Amino acid sequence: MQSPSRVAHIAVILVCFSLLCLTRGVNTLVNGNGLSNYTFPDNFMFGVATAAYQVEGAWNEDGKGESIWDTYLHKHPNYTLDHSNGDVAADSYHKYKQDITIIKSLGVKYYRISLSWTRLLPNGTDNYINKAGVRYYRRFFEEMLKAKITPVVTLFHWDLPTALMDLGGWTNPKVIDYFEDYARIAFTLFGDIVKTWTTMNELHQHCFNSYGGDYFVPVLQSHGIGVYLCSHYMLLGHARVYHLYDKEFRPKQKGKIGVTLDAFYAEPKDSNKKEDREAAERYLQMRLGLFAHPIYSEEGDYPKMVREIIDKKSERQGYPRSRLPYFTPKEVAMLRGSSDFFGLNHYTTYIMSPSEMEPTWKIPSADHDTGVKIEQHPDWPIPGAGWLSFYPPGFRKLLNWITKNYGTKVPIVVTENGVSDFGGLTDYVRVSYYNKYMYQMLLAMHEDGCNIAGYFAWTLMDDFEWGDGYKVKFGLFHVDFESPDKTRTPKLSALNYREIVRTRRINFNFIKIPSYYKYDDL
Ligand code: GBH
Repeated sequence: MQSPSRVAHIAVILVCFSLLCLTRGVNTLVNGNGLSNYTFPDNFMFGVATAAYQVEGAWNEDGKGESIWDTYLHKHPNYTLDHSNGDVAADSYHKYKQDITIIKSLGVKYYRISLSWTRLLPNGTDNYINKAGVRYYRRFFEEMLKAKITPVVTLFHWDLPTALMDLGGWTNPKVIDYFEDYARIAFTLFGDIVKTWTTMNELHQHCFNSYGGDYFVPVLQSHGIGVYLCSHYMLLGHARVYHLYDKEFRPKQKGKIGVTLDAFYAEPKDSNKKEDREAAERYLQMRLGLFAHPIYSEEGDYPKMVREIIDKKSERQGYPRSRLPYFTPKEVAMLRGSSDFFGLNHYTTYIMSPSEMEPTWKIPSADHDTGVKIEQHPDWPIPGAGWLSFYPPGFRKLLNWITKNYGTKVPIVVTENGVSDFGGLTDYVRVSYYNKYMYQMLLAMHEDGCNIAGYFAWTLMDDFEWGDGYKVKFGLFHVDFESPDKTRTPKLSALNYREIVRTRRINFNFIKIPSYYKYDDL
C-alpha cells in the first residue's frame, strides 16, 4: 500500500504532466489568440482556381466548337444529378471582369484557369483559329495583369474537342499531335503574358472516370484497357508539350510549365495489419505513382509494382500483351523530369484493405488490378458531395508520401484543395476545412521539410460540378444561378481566406465556428 501523501504527490505530478502535454499540444497548433504558430513565407503563392467548362458558359457563342461535355450532356440531359449542364454556368465568358474584382477582394495574387480548347480551335485542329476566342482570353489576361493577378493556365481540363473524341480521344496516340498543335497556338498567342502553364489537369481522374468508368463523360467504360491507353497517351502528350515549351518558347518567354496530378490519400483500414498497409501503398502507386513516377522519380517509367501487377494479370487473363502499354527508352527519358513543379489536387482520404474481388468490379479493370477495397471512414464527416470526407491529417501524410517518393527538388504547388456543401453564405464547414487543411500543409512545410511553393483554393465561386451538376457547392463566393447577373456574393470562407492571405497565417478564432462544424477530433 502506498501512503496517501505519496499517492497525492504522484497525482499532482500526473496532473502537471498532462497539463504540460495539453498546453504543448495546443501550443504547437496555435498560440493563445488562436493564431497558428507557423506562417507562410512571403513568396508563397496564394491563389484560387476554376476550369473553363465549369464556369465560362457561352457554350456555342462567337464560334466556339463543341467539347465532349457539350455534346454528351445535350444528348443525355439526365446524366447529371440535377439534369443540368455547363451551357451557361457562372457565365464567366461575359462576367470575367467581375471575377477579377472578387479575386482582387480576396487579396490572392494568382488565378488558375483553364483554356477551352474549342473556343480557340472549334474543330480541335489548328487549321482554323476562332478569333473571338483569342480576343476573349487576350482581354481576360490583360485585365488580370491590370489587377496585378498572375494567370496560371491549364491547357486541358477535360473538355476535349468532340471532333477528337470521335477519333478515340486519348486512346488514339495521334491526338498527342493535335494537343501539341493546340499548345503551340496557346503559347504563341498568350505566352507573352502567361508565365505559368500546366499541361493537363488530373490525368488520373480523367482517364479512370471518363475512359475507365462512368463517372465522367463520355462514359467509355473501358475499365481495363481504355483506362491505361488514356493514361499512357496523356502522359506522352504532357511530355511532348513540356518539351515544346522548353525548347521553342521558354528561351524567349521565360515561364514555367508543369502538370497537375491528383490523389486521395490512402490510410490502411487497420494500421496494425500488414496487408492493409500494403493495400494502401498499392493504391497510391496504382493511382498516383502510375502518373508521378514516370515524371518525378529518378529512374522514370511506371513504378515496378504497377508494371508487374498489370502485366501479370493481363497474361493470366489471356491477353497477348499487357493492358498497360510500354514506353520506349526514349519516351522514358522524355517523361523524366518533364515538370517544373508538382501540381497536386487533393480533397480527401479513403481507407484501404486488400480484396480479390468486389461486387461492383469488372474484369479486367483498374479496380481489379489494384485489388484494394476502398472505403470511407465511418467517423469522418461528409459535408456535401458523397465522395468527399473531411480528414485534414491525410493532406499532410500525402504531402509526405510525395516528398518521400520524389524528393524535394521539384516544389509542390497545391493546385486545388477545397470542400463541398449544399450551399449558403455561412459556410462554417468550409472555413473549418480550409483552416485545418492549410494548417496540415503548414506542418508539412515546417516540421516535415516538404517543399511547397503555393496553394490554390478550389474554387473561386460555385460552379458546374461535373456529374453533380449544381447540387454541391465548392465556392468561396456564392453564385446566384437564378439571377441574370449570376451575382457573386462572398461566403464566410472568402473572408477567412482573405485573412489567411493577408496575415500569412491561420487564425482559428477569426470566424467563430459553431462547435458542430469544428470536428475537433480530426
Ligand atoms: C477536381 O477533381 C477537379 O479538378 C475539379 O474540376 C473539380 O470540380 C473538383 O475536383 C471538385 O470536384 O473518383 O470514382 O470516387 C476531383 C475529381 C471526380 C473526385 C469524381 C471524386 C468521384 C468518383 N472528382 N470522383 S470516384
